[in-house]
Amino acid sequence: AALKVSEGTRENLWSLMNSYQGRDSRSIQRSIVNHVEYTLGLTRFNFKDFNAYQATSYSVRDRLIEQLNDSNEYFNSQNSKRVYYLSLEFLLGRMLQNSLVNIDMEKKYKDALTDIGFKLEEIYEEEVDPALGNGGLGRLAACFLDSMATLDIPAMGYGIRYDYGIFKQQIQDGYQVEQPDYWLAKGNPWEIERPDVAYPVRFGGTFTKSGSGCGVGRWEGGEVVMAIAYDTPVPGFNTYNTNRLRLWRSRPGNEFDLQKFNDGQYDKSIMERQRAEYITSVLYPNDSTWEGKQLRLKQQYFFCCATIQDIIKRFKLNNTNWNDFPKLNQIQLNDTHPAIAAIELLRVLLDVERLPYDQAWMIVTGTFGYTNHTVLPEALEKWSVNMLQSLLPRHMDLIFFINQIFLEEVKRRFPGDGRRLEVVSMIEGWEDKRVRMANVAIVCSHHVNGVAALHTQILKASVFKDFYEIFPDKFLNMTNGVTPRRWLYCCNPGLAQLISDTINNDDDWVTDMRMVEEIAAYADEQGFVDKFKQVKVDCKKQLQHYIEKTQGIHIRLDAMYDVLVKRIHEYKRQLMDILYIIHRYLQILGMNEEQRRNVVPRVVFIGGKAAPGYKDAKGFIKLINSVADRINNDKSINDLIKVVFFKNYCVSNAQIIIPAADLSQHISTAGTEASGTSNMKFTMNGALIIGTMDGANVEIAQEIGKENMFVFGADVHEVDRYRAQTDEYRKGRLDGRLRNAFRAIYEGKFGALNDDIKGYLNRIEAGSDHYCLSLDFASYVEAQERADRTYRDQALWNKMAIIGIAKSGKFSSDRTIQEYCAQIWKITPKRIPNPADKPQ
Ligand code: B1H
Repeated sequence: AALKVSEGTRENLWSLMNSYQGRDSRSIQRSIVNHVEYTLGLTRFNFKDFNAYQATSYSVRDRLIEQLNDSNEYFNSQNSKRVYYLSLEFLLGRMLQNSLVNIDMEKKYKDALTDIGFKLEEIYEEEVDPALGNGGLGRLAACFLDSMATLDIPAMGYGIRYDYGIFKQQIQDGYQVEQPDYWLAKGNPWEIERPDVAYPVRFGGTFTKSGSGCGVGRWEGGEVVMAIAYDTPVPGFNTYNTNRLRLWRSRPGNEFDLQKFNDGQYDKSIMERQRAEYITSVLYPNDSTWEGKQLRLKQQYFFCCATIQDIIKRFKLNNTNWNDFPKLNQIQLNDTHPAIAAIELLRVLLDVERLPYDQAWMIVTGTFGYTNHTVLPEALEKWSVNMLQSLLPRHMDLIFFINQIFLEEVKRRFPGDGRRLEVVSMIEGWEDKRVRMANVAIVCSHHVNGVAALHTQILKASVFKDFYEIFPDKFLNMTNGVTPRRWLYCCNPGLAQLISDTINNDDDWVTDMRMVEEIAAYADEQGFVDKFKQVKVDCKKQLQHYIEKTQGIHIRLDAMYDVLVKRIHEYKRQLMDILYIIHRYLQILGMNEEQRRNVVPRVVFIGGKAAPGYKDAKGFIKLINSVADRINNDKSINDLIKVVFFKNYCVSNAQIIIPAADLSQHISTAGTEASGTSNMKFTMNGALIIGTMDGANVEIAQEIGKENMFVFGADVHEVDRYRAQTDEYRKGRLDGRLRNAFRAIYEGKFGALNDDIKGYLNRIEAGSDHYCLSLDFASYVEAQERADRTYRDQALWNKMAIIGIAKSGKFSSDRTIQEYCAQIWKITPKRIPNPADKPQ
């Protein structure tokens, strides 16, 4: 039984901790040095920067653990409603600075460390960048954690503790080479291992059913592995509240195959047990494409099964009435990757808790919300029925059952509409049957949301049209956002300071980004503009230094920094950018001295990882590097263009490149990028966008004014019409400048390229242009020229950038989370009292 302490003892324990966790310099130093000696086992008289990083992190973690425990105890004592964010990816980025900033102790730690001979900024650089995610979807989950903690929402994140994060990208001879990211090699001071929080997870085996309808299932045999919890505290900004991110690691189960042991195959059976650990070994490195690997399905079920057990256990601490479950628990599915959690909850309610089907179904649909992140058909998860059946027999059985009930309902409401039944069914195909996880997620959830207005429109009008007509009230929009803590306050302290000084309001804007609008009034004021220019130059110097250090390339400061960083994908059109660079280069080659004096010098940064199996994307990387090679070594153009392939783009170096950008590119084919989130980060940091009317660009234009962006390209309808034309039609209209760029490549101007990329370009020339490069090229060139013209007028450029910052308030993830709270989760903030405020 748990030990309950008396009130008197309790008070005593409070003050005990308070004296230990003092906020004065001496206490901070004592805590750090304590960890050097007692946690790391080193001597305080001699330790390196890395050890200082470790000890400082443990010291900060101590404070976070206390806040986490107090928050959790408070929510338990209040039987608070909770939100659970389920995601296969959390792309957190480094923790130390963010934690210090959020608990408002950055300055104090900085001074305390300086005093004992360490520089906090250098210590930050010692931290590995935990990269348990691919791109926008994983980073969004991390921004949401920060906002939920900051907004005092009792929330938890659940995911997987991968041993290997997204690969590290190296470039050899212009080609991407993947290096494993064993991020735990030197330990992880931010996590707390919880061997006491462990749950069994079953795979395979057999299932028998008794009773009619869905019946009551008995699932036995197969393989049982254990899920062990690892907790990372997530502090909010300017609040005592601290939430928990719980990541599961797989370990061998406690059931042994005694037969094998007794057969004398001791070593063999031990080795077989080790296989359990593979489940959480590696993050799948695909962004926006789906791969039907069995291990991936195991990852999904593994973490959902442990999570549902954990949530139910917490619910049972204070509750016995199952009908209260949806009122007290909201589970958000970050895409369909964790959708099997809904079926798992249904299974537990039916087979373990023995609830009647109708009640169990009500609970499931009252609990789940589903966020869709893409309309690309290749990204929609469709697990093979055979695979599901052999791995999760009862779940497959339940999916067939709920599908049948759902389809009967649809038949009643839309008589004679066989086409609709076919489309909305959770199962597709005849011989090769597959489960459409999006359909499962939609039917099991009370709300389905897109991640930007245009994306949600597309969901309603085409991708999920038939569902929208069945459940019009289920669908809504939740435009993405990014946390201003990491993406402005931490990564751009100069700009943060300028904002605080200007609106005369300390740091209140950090939790209320709409306040920043006030700086728009200063967009014409010379004093302010000069300070803004200085901030930008300082950021550019930092990037310059980073590029020199990591890539050995010297770049000039007095150039436009033109940045395109995101995962490499055909739909994101890095190819169109590099073809434009070729065009620009050819143009400059044909100019005389006089004309060249008018050219705006540019440093072009293109960065991003390609999925290891994505041939075309890898071909684009090679092409970019080949073009960079040629242009950078052409002395005749006198540094008017410099092309940098920005290696190993990740959260930590995004924090360097985003604040330094002048121009940022968001140039996906209209209708393909669900939202994009770096577009928001660049805008907050005073970069101007060149972009299409796609994803959240549309709303950014609405907020800051189209005249403050360089908008170009076909809209969604024009894209549809262009795609409906014949190859012949498109071939006849190939853009002339595009053709010249192709020629230059074919002629070997950029070295010998492999046949794959040439084949790709040949197909575009032949009219196969799904991503509309030829359709958009002319207006892209025109928008680039507009950007140059504007850049020559620095007063205008800076004014546009400042207005962008001022009107970027909507894109704080605080606003996004407030919308989820009000419209989907129906939850209100619960502010826990800060013990420091208590009279001592
Ligand atoms: C996004 C993904 C994604 N959409 C499959 N879909 C994955 C799909 O491992 N997989 O199988 C991984 C990721 N990621 C992105 O989500 C969108 O492309 C962005 O436009 C959007 O901003 C972001 C966050 O909503």
